[in-house]
Amino acid sequence: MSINYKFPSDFWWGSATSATQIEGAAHKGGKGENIWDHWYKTEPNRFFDNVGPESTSDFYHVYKEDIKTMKEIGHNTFRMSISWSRLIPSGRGKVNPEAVTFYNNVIDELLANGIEPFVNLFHFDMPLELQHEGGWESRAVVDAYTDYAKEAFRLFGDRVKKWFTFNEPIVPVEGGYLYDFHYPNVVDARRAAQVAYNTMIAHAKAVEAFRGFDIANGKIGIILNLTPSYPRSKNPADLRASRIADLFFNRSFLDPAVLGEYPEELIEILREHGQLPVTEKGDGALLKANTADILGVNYYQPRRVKAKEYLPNPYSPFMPDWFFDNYEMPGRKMNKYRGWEIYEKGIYDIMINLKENYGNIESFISENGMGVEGESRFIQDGQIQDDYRIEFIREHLKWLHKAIEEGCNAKGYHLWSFMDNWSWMNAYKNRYGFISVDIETKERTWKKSAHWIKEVSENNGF
Ligand code: BGP
Repeated sequence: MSINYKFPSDFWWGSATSATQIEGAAHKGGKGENIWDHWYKTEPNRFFDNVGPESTSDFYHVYKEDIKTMKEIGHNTFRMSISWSRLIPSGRGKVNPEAVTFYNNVIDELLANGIEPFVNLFHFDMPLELQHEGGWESRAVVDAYTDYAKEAFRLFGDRVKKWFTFNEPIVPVEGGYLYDFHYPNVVDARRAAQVAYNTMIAHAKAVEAFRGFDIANGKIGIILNLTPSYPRSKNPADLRASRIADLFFNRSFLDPAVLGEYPEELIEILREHGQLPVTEKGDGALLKANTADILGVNYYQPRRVKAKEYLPNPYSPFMPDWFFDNYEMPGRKMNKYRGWEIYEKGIYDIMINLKENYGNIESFISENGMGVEGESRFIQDGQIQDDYRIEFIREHLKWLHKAIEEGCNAKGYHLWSFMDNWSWMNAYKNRYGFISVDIETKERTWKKSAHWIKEVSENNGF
């Protein structure tokens, strides 16, 4: 068989998950409540089919079998997250021994199967008690997070070498403080800016703490969902709109994480509109001294942007969308189930940007995948024939391959996701797995794509 797209010999092949989306046992094993448990209890009808975070593939109980399958499928890495409220039920203070045993077992099992754990500390799942203290708006919560990070490094740093402070920190900002799709459902751009800022301070403090642990060969970074911003035209107004969308949604995290400072233009816009967050003395130096070693890139869709057609009402509350309109480019390819554009070249553009403007930081694709509704329609011979998913992954991988050939520092590819998982408000509406899960019986069945992925990882290419 000839391999047209061969990847470097040390390339990471794996999948990505998060604790809340796969573990289950939401109220077991000594775990404390997080915002998802709480929000589901109080407003179950906000979740698709009223299904909450207790209904998962149950990784908490069946991790051994799942890890066996990962090995069979050719994974040499697995991105997981630690649930803060499982490890430290109140968010600060006492560590839960059952959680320590659980995560030790998972890490040991992965390593015994030749699978490198990439461990992320925060994937949208704020412990409830800390949310009640103000969540990321509070500097005391930043300190609690730093203590939690230290505890994790202390407990697992002897075996875990790849650490991430946050997954997609923009999402709790957009969901929780701008557009009402995460708890605490606030709509207030000033508070959103504070949350975004404090998250990056928490990131830098965790990086600083990590350096103190002297973990042999250890690297730490952050996972960002970079959505490249493409203007409708070369017209200066469209270009400006696109640049500002990029500032708000990408560079507000990418720049402080990798360059150690915020873009001047972003600061200016926030200052002009009275939206600057409260800072503390020493923050600038902290950010500058604690940039990321590695970067995870989640990529699903681009952002198409045009200049505003109507000027915003100056008496309405400030929002980032004062500066641009999203633009539905005619003829664009869509994943109609999720409502997201499919633009494979975006992955290449991101990598080239990292090479040219961010010191070619060591990076890897930490999420990429396709969520599809009603996949049972595609069952033939007892198997979901998800050729659309194979095509989606293959076309993205081709662009990633080209980026690597051109000298980009991309070291691996993590699919979202291993098996169908529970997703925030969408629950099981869109299925992302290359293994399907029957949520009642927990039975796992390989989709066609799982066989393809096995072949790709075993051949290190296709
Ligand atoms: C990313 C998240 C994941 C995952 C994925 C798919 O933003 O990091 O947690 O859920 O998107 O998105 P969704 O589940 O909303 O379709």
